[in-house]
Amino acid sequence: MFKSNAVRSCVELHETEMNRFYEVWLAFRAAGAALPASADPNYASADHLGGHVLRAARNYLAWIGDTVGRPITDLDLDADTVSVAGKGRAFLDEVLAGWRRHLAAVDDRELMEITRKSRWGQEYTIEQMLEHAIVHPMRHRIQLERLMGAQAV
Ligand code: NI
Repeated sequence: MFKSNAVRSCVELHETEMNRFYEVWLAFRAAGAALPASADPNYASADHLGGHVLRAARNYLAWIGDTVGRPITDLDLDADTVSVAGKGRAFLDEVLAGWRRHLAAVDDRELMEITRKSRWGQEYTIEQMLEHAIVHPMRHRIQLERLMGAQAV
C-alpha cells in the first residue's frame, strides 16, 4: 500500500516509461543503428547508453532513500554501464521492484517538503526527482526512435 497516491502515480509512470525505453533500446541494438559521435562516455555504444539509463533508475531511487533518511541497502550497486546492460531485463525488474518496495513508504509531506542537492548540484524535492526520473527514459527513448527513423533501420 502506498502512503501517497502522488508517489504511486509517479512509480507507475516510471515503470511504464522504463519498459518503453527498454523495448526501444532492444530494437535499437538489434537493428545495429549508430549513436551520434560524442565525448560523453554513455554514448560509447548502445550498451553504454542502455546501462546508463538502467543505472540512473537505480541511482534516483537510492538518492530518494538517502534524502528521506531511510538509506536503501538491498539494490544491485553495479556502477559499470556495460555490465548493467548485460544484466538487462533482470536488472531492470529488480530496480522496478525496488521502486515499489521502498517508495510505498514515502508520504506526501516527504514528497513535497524535503529537499536535497542532486549529484549534479541542483536542489530537488522528492517530487521533482521522481519527475526527473520519469522524463529521463522518455528523452533517451525519443532520441533512439529518431536515430532509427533517420537511419531507416
Ligand atoms: Ni541520460
